[in-house]
Amino acid sequence: MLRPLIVGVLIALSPLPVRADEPPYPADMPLLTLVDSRGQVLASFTLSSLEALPSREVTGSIPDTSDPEARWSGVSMNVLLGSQSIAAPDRMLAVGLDDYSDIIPRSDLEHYDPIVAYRRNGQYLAVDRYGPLVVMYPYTDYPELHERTYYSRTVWQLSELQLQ
Ligand SMILES: Nc1nc2c(c(=O)[nH]1)N[C@H]1C(S)=C(S)[C@@H](COP(=O)(O)O)O[C@H]1N2
Ligand SMILES: [Mo]
Repeated sequence: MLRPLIVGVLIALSPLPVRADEPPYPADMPLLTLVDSRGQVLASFTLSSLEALPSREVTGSIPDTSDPEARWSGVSMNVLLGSQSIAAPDRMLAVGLDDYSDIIPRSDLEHYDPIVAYRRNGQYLAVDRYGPLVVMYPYTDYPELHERTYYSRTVWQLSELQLQ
C-alpha cells in the first residue's frame, strides 16, 4: 500500500539520468531553407543538421521587448553558407514564419558575424518564444548595434534566407 508512494518518492529524489534536453519540435523537421534569387532551393536545415555544424555564442536580446540579455547559441551565418560552399551574397533577405522580412547585407556578416540561433540560455526555442530560429547579433560586444537598423534585422521565427 505504501510501496508505490515510497517508490515514487525515491524516484523523485534520485538524481535524474543526464538526458539531452528535447526540443519542442522534431529535430528532423526542416526549419530553415536557403534559396537563391529565383526561389530555387539551395539547402535545407533541421535542428540536427544545424547542431552538427560548429556553434557560436553571442549575447543580446530581442529588441524592443522586455526580454533580458541572454546567451544565444547557434550557427554563424558565415559558417552556414560555408557548409554549403556558398560565397556570402551581397544581401540576404531573412524571412520569418509571420512573413516579416528584412535585408541582411554582407557587411554585417563581415563585421558582426551574426548567428542563426537555436538556443537561448541553453534552452531550445518554442515558436511562441520567438523560435525555433532567431537571427541574433552580438549586441553586447558591439554597442553600436543598438540601433533600429539592426533591431529590424534581428528576425525571429526565421524560416528562410533568400540570397540576393
Ligand atoms: N519574424 C519577425 N521578426 C521580427 C519582427 C517581426 O515582426 N517578425 N520585428 C522586428 C522588429 S522591427 C523589432 S524591433 C524586433 C522586435 O519586434 P517586436 O517589437 O514586434 O517584438 O524584432 C524584429 N524581428
Ligand atoms: Mo522595431
